[in-house]
Amino acid sequence: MHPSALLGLMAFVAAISAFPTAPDSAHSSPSIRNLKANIKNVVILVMENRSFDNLLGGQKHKGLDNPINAGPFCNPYNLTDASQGVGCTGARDFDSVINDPDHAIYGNNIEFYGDYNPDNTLIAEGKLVPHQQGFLHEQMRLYGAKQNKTFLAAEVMNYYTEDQVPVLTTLVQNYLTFNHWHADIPGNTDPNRAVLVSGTSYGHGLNDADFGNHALPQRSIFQQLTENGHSWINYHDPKGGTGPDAGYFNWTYASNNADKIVPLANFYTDAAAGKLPELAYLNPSCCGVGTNSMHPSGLISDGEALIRDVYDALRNSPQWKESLFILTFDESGGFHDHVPAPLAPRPDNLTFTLNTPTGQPYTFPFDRLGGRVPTLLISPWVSKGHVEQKGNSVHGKAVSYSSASILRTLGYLWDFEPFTPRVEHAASFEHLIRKKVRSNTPTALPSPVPFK
Ligand SMILES: *[C@@H]1O[C@H](CO)[C@@H](O)[C@H](O)[C@H]1NC(C)=O
Ligand SMILES: *[C@@H]1O[C@H](CO)[C@@H](O)[C@H](O)[C@H]1NC(C)=O
Ligand SMILES: *[C@@H]1O[C@H](CO)[C@@H](O)[C@H](O)[C@H]1NC(C)=O
Ligand SMILES: *[C@@H]1O[C@H](CO)[C@@H](O)[C@H](O)[C@H]1NC(C)=O
Ligand SMILES: *[C@H]1O[C@H](CO)[C@@H](O)[C@H](O)[C@H]1NC(C)=O
Repeated sequence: MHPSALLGLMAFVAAISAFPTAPDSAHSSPSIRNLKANIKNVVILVMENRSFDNLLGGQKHKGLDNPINAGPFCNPYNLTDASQGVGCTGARDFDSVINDPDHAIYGNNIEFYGDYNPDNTLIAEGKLVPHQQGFLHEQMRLYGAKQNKTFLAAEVMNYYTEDQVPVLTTLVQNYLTFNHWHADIPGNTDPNRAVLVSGTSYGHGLNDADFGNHALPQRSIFQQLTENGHSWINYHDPKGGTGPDAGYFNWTYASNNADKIVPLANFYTDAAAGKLPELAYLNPSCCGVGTNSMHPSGLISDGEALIRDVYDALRNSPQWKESLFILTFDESGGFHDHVPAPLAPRPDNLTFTLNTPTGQPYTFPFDRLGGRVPTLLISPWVSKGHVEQKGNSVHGKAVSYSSASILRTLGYLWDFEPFTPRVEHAASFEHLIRKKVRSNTPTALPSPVPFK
């Protein structure tokens, strides 16, 4: 054997033995058994309206597909008039964005496809694919008359630097970040939150009155866990503005389970006492200054303070060693992201129709995902600094993760079937739980920095 071949073989053997416990594949019995053996408590915090390229765009960590590692990315100021030039992604965003970008379904349409009324048939056939070129155009349409265009470009295209979001930076470096995680609907908050906890928005495409009126009839994770004998609490910031997501569902009230919706302050005392339920679901407050969800015009630094407080409480809880904290966002908020949203199975046969700025109605068939959003797994059971790329459906197809991945995975943890085809075909992530618990997790996170 040639000496270089021998060296190559030795390197190969060394590489194999560096990973003595190669992760089992998604949806497999060993990975499901390992999840069930090690994770007893799940904490889910769903923040508001930020794209991956916006919030994590300045993270230099290897494997993240974002503006600082792969950009810059540019959008024209006007999709039909090239003479107006382009605005490109750049470092430094604002603690508070004052002109909330369009994130209605038609807003996402023009941002992704350059058209308020894209052809659904061509999209479904894969003949019309998103180009992610319309974010700046739509921001100009909404606010161009009253705002300097350079400022508008910075609001919608720019990203936060590592120094501006020290809490997130520390989490990315110490835990697991998904590179391809999308909102389930290219639209507003409440429909996306409903998919996350029930697998469908039940045909809703806007934040309409049904959510607040407990009118959603479908099965939710809250009902399912109650029926399976598992505990849950929906901790809710009393300042309001999101959810409480358990409150969307008729079942929660009809079955007298609304007493499981409690103030967010209880999360901290329950964590300290080791009394967290199996599922702790947290609703932040939204959406103005003084709220903590990161939704414009709430401060990014106030959102970081909430994430740090939740982390510190869990990290110092007696339950930490059996906990999995899922930090995610409901939707991308109309902020630029350069990764197109893929098609996805329809959850049901419902559609949603709304009027667009052209005067033409647009009917959305719920057949594709929304924008890419930041999602992290935080637990002593995940690999330090791991960046997860795409996942696998139960049929072995490589697919992007989405909020439906949460129900897919929790179904393995707590023994329930997927509620909808969207969930059934979602990538699960139980295989990302390691076999050995880590002891090198940070005991506290840095303080957020208010800026500008
Ligand atoms: C884009 O440019 C065209 C042609 O100059 C103009 O008619 C249109 O109003 C512009 N659109 C926006 C959103 O500014
Ligand atoms: C527009 O805003 C940019 C950045 O905020 C600033 O540098 C520039 O001077 C402003 N231009 C005008 C015409 O106000
Ligand atoms: C919830 O369901 C109950 C019975 O199942 C029904 O009487 C009630 O009207 C429903 N409430 C809403 C808000 O839909
Ligand atoms: C949608 O409708 C078709 C045709 O009526 C039916 O076969 C199918 O089961 C429905 N799908 C769902 C998810 O309800
Ligand atoms: C982001 O969240 C807000 C608050 O829920 C919601 O109103 C908006 O539709 C979402 N984006 C928005 C604001 O649609």
